[in-house]
Amino acid sequence: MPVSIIIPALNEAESIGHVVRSMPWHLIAECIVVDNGSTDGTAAIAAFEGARIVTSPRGYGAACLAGSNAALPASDILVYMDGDGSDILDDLPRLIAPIQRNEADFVIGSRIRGTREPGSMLPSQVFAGKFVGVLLRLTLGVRYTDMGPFRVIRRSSLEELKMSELTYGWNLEMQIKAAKHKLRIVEISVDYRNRIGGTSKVSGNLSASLQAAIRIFEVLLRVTSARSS
Ligand SMILES: Nc1nc2c(ncn2[C@@H]2O[C@H](COP(=O)(O)OP(=O)(O)OP(=O)(O)O)[C@@H](O)[C@H]2O)c(=O)[nH]1
Ligand SMILES: [Mg+2]
Repeated sequence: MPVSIIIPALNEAESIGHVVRSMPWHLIAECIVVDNGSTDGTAAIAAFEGARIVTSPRGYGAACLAGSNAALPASDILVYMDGDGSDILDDLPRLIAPIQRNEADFVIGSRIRGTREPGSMLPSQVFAGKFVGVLLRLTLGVRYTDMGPFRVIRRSSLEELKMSELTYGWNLEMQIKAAKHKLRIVEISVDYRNRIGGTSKVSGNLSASLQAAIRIFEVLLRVTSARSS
């Protein structure tokens, strides 16, 4: 089953080269880096290392959506991960395997269950992942412990979800809709480390963190309560 890796990346020149170079090319059909206005040469570095560059409007979800739409027609499996080197590519085979074995449609990597390098997640992020997990267990009966970026979904399942969130709420929208659409969901532990360079767009920036939190809360209310998703 061909696999496309999709990496939203905004000004990740210090890390994207390492991330793309580390791809297990024998396991994947392509690595797409989605850029939306980087001013530091992110796209050129990623292309040099062998990534396919896609451009999109600004926004984490917008980038994920553009990458999904641009994936090779033959790809049945879509993988999302960040471009800052925080996700550990050694975890990729374990994340893909349940879909390849046709035991799952959506596999999410939980950093809460894995080993985190000190400082790689704020206590508030850990709390938010667990708290949202409890809420979704009570409302939808699904078990999540994190809203982490490293995740894999069957392409046909993603198309069913009709994703629309263009911001940092994208991850949670996928999780809620996956539950509502009764996808077979598996959560697997993944390890997580500090970004290997560059500057944080979310967790290390107070105003961006607040905006992301508000957006995530809005998605939680809207998508959970929507009659049809
Ligand atoms: N294409 C695109 N990528 C984005 C955008 N905002 C963030 N990203 C990427 O999304 C990923 C997550 O952003 P990060 O800055 O790492 O957020 P974070 O993990 O909360 O923060 P750190 O803990 O500092 O890593 C990174 O690969 C960013 O480059 C955006 O508007 N467009
Ligand atoms: Mg990061």
